[in-house]
Amino acid sequence: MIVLITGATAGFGAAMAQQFSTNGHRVIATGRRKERLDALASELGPNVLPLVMDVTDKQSVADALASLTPEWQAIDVLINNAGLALGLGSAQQSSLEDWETMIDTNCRGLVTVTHHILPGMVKRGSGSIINLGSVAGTYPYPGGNVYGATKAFVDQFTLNLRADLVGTGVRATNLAPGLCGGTEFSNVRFKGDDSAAAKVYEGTTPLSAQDIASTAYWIATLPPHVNINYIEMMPTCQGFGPFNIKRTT
Ligand code: NDP
Ligand code: 8X3
Repeated sequence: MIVLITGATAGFGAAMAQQFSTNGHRVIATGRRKERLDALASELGPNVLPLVMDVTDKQSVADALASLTPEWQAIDVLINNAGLALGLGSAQQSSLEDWETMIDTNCRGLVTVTHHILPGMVKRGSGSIINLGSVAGTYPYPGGNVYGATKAFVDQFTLNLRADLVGTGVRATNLAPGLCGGTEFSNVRFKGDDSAAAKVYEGTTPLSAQDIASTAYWIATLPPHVNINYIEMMPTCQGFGPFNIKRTT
């Protein structure tokens, strides 16, 4: 299979690149940080093609995909993984720029890449699209505001893809993890504040990037008649809280 992964320079995407390439599949590893992609390709070998692409920049996506040589063009699996959360403040304290960046990356970027790759899959009568959602797209939490909303978009977009793709042979999945450590996610969310990022995982055994990569690999290698619509994963140590009720006394 040829697998295109967005956001392969870190976290889930890098683990997925390893998972697919070491199992004999060819991986187009994309992201903005060229040096990371080059390092990944030299570590994992010729099954990995580094391709610089900023999903928020339509021209960058178009140019990168147009640069693929014919032997890399028939993408079987698209993993829309690039994404980020910025901040954990309440909505009324948030920066509009952060909100826009999350929407541009997690929603606009995801649909841009999908729009390029989907027609080829439909033409070939096969393919899998795995979108990285989140538990934040289903359950609200304080400070989740726009991040959670972008992941709810991913959920509904994936279901609507399913509605359109019935009979085409193309599959679509929303892979929605909860607390997952060992990636750059919280460092990005807290804008380089390593101690705030570390606190998120203190005293927990969170999911790992490898857990997510193994799940994505399982989804992509199921028999072609099986579509996983939605899969939600949490570490065993994560659960649900009570409703927050503001009392006057
Ligand atoms: P990381 O921060 O470790 O990795 C994010 C990746 O996204 C990086 O490779 C980064 O690459 C890429 N990226 C960000 N912006 C862009 C952009 N504009 N264009 C191209 N690539 C971009 O995060 P995770 O691996 O933890 O998360 C991956 C996905 O999983 C995200 O969508 C996240 O929302 C989701 N998720 C994460 C969870 C967690 O707890 N970690 C839980 C649930 C979902 P570069 O900067 O080089 O461009
Ligand atoms: C990442 C998981 O709980 O930080 O999507 O929103 S959470």
